[in-house]
Amino acid sequence: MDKIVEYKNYLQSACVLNSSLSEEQKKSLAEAGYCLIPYTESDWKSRGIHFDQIKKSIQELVNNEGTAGGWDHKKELQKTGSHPEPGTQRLSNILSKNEIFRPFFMIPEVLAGVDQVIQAPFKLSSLSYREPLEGSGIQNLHIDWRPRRYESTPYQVAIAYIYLDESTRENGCLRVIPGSHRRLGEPSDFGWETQKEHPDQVLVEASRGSIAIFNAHLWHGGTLNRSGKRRRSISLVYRDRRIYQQLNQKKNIPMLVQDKMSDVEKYFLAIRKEDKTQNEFWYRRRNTWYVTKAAHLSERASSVLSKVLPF
Ligand SMILES: O=C(O)CCC(=O)C(=O)O
Ligand SMILES: [Fe+2]
Repeated sequence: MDKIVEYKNYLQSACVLNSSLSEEQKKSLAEAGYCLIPYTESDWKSRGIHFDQIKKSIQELVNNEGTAGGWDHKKELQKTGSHPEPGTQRLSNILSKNEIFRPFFMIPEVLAGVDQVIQAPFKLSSLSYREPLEGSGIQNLHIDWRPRRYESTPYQVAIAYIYLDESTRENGCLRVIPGSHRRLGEPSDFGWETQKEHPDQVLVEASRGSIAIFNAHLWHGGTLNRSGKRRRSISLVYRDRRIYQQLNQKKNIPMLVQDKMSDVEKYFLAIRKEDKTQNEFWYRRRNTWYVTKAAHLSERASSVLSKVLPF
């Protein structure tokens, strides 16, 4: 079947509608680079997610993994005992660790937002956890994917954060620079690698349960948790199906769990039989100069190709 027809069918099976996002949310995602979806705990319950159970499971994982949590995609660093982000608690690969996280990556509003950003067949790349601890959490302004070098280069990554607690300027909410996703390059190219406040920054405060969706090229970062109130969040990263996953879901999710999944869940994880298994040899070398150089060249090629391909 044609890949685009197949993709549209899967979106439909996942209940993604043109009306999944409001006109205002679509406009914000396109122009500002992000939007908020005001989900409540009862919306989550109707999707089979109970925050109490989620928090309990997270606490168990934190107790098990401690500060080493968050390195599942870089096993070599996990062994060194180095911390993925000092001052925060992180966990990665949580979809493989407990089935209760399963409904998170199939939320129609999120899939609709990701479809709007990527405009091509996509898959989940990773499902993780982040919590800024009291007195920490501030990050440099950054983007979450390789910088775009050409105006015509498509956006290939979109992110959703789900807030398990209210997220405020006191406990380290997200900051963003509206509209910055349109710029080529990355904040450091503009002299903005720092944790300092940016004159155009907006603090994205969000109620418990709500979801923020953003274009990975949006300049953003975590802020300081000054109150010490907990600010737990789940992040979902989706990537164009043509690029690698941060976590090889086919390899990581236990077979017993994969067997229970519906075809549509398997599609959005790229774990169906027909989804090619990620090449670990090249994945391990993804940050070498020759692979990044090749990616840069293919970016140039794909920016040309994207005009003639149907996606
Ligand atoms: O927790 C947040 O609000 C942002 C975290 C973030 O952007 C990251 O870790 O890449
Ligand atoms: Fe980020």
